[in-house]
Amino acid sequence: MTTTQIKGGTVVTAADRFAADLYIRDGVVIGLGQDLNLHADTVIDATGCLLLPGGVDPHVHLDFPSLSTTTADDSNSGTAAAAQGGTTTIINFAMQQYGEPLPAALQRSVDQAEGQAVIDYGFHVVVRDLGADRIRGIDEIVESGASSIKLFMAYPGELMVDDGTLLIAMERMAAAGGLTMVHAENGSAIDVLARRALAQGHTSPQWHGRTRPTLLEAEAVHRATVLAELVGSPTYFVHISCAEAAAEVAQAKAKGLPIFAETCPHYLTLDNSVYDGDSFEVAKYVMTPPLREPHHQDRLWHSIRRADLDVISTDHCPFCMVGQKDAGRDNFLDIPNGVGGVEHRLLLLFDRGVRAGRISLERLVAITSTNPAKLFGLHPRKGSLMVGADADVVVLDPTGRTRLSVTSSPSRVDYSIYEGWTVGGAIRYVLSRGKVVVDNGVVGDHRGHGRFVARGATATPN
Ligand code: DUC
Ligand code: ZN
Ligand code: ZN
Ligand code: ZN
Repeated sequence: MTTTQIKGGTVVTAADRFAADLYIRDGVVIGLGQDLNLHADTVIDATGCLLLPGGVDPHVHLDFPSLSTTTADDSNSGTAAAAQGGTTTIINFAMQQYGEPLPAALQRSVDQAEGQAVIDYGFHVVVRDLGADRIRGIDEIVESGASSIKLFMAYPGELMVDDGTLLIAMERMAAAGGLTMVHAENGSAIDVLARRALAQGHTSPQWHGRTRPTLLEAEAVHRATVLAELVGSPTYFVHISCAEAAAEVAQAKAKGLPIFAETCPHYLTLDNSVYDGDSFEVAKYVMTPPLREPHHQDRLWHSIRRADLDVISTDHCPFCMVGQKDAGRDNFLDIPNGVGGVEHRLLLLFDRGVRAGRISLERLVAITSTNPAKLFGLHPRKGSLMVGADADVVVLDPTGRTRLSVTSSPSRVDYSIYEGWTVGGAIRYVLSRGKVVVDNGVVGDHRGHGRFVARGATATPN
């Protein structure tokens, strides 16, 4: 039974901040306050630093199949990268094969991750089809602690479900007490635009963005919101990228519906000017939804402040330029969609959000830790630093500076969309259930420390 004291820091929660020492025993927070005079075997000096509850990133793809390949990161490299960036819990995806019972899909992913992860993890099940027997599986996966599913309204023939399947899944998930996540884009309409572009000889990666307009994102958010309202389903929209879709979410919330949504750091910090020019380098930025015109960023920040957007996840879905993205040199539809970045969320948002005066420190904690923990049934064990919570802690030095680069990341992807950026703030220590997994900014080899976390019911975020 070793005890650790983190001394001299300022604790930040989703609601306030205060000077306090933090005491940890057996991986759990046992004391929080000043002059507690508890015994400690190890002392970590956090003078001048902020103590944040470990990040919860509810949208990360590891060991994830796409087109004819699999993400560059697995449960080991991806969670090591997450830890380096101050994330102590990720929720990955378990992909249902067509015709497969949902519990079998979940078990396959649980088995694959066993003994690999550095930090704690859970799974959402990606639902691709729902025969009568598969519907029954929804109750079972929720009982097993995978209390969320994801449905795609895009990628016809690969992942897309029709509106009827969406409706049934939402209804069943609501009855089981779980949360339905939706990738909202009108996949059929996008398919027409993309095939038309190809037929006209437009094969380069620029056309990925040009054939996925904001209106088709907003339309899908609206349509899914109507279905969710009809069956009373708590629904979470992933990767909201534009003003029109954010407006749909705001409208649904104003109606009092249990609609929740996230955006991602890339939509807040990059815009579609990166798609200019003819170079295949543009494939680095082939993510879905694509990057938008600059004016959308202001609306997304506004929505974050107003709590119309609840979470910022990374949608870490990395594919190498060499050997993966380059499969699409002659056809942009063959470029696997996604970018890395699980390791950069906290510092990017600290710099571009807090330091730039766009959001408060407390809001930063809410959208990167407390809210995702609540929505995905992990709170208060995760997403808080209260006594009894898991000792998942980030020690952030607000006066430090960090250069973001793929070369210093445990991620196995071969490039970063943030390469060479310097941000204010530095992550000194990260503790996962009391274990120091990042020491003086360096992530150690802690393969197998991370455990599967069974998640419960959705709670309403801040
Ligand atoms: N959607 C995701 O959520 N991640 C990667 C690609 C995609 O389309
Ligand atoms: Zn998606
Ligand atoms: Zn609408
Ligand atoms: Zn994703």
